[in-house]
Amino acid sequence: MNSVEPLDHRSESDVTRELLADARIGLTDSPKWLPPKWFYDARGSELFERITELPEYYQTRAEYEILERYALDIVERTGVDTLVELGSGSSYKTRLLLDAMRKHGAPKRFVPSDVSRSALRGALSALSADYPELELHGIVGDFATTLAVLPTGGERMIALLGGTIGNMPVEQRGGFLGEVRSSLVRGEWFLLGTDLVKDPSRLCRAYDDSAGVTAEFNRNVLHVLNRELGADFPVEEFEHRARYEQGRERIVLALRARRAMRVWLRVPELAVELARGEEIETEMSAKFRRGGVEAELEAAGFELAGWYTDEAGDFAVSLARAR
Ligand code: SAH
Ligand code: AVI
Repeated sequence: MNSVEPLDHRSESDVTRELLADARIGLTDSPKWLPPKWFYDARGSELFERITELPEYYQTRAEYEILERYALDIVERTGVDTLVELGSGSSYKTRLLLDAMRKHGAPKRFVPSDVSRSALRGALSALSADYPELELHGIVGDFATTLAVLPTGGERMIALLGGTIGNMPVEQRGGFLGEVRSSLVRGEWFLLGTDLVKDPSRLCRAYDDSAGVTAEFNRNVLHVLNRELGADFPVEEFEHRARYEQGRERIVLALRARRAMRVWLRVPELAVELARGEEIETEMSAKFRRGGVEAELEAAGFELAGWYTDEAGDFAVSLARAR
């Protein structure tokens, strides 16, 4: 039986408390930073969907191309009938896996999960209309919450698509992959999308598009803080910045204050001083190479069973099996 109402294990006050703790730590650090998961309120999720259609943002199209070509191969090799998706957003590309599962037998269960309730509800209502035979089980929550409450049974695969793993700081990735591994039993599957290292100028354009959508997406985190924490960030006084750090092979998004300012967060009182030109780092987006992905998966207790790329070699989907 399908349910378009996702399960939410958190209360509104849990979310506010967590946002406040993150803001307190990040905005009093040097340099200042905020975790990227706070981009994704309803507006942030809509802006992300617009990003996926930008001419400069090749990732979504590249991963779609990969899944169009290899989803059936992946499903035939794994025999999965239960798909769990972390950071599922619209689950648009994931339909290619569900379609392949349909061809191969029948998908039994799909468990999309996301911190964005609005994105998840939109995905669930579209999926329940298009896949009436599928058992849908949506979970609102972050990765750790979801992994702790995963349904058991069936031939399971966990998917993390879109290159979202690149948004985790490198120091957190090992722990996260270990949690994914611990939530699976030996022989179960993990499907991981990663954006690949490429020409820095292409990368910078992908994160600083000419229509300014990524800039709006980036500034959206300040709208979230203003609304949820009663803050008074003058959002338009922040300039969108995207730079590529060659040594660390990652894009860094930041918001740069156009003038010196003092910002108040009223839940509870916290004053944040910004100098003119000072930046708040809002997102890292790491770019990967095959050797690095394989080593990180191995270290977490997976073996790499498949490496699929698009024709241009821009993006990769790794199929990994729990050892
Ligand atoms: N998988 C989709 C969406 C990628 S955008 C795609 O490939 O197009 C990243 C998604 O991860 C967003 O929907 C966002 O709300 C979600 N997200 C970000 N941080 C998260 C976290 N810590 N836990 C769970 N979901 C998260
Ligand atoms: C979700 N994540 C993989 C995107 C990325 O490319 O790092 C988020 C994003 N940020 C700016 N544009 C897209």
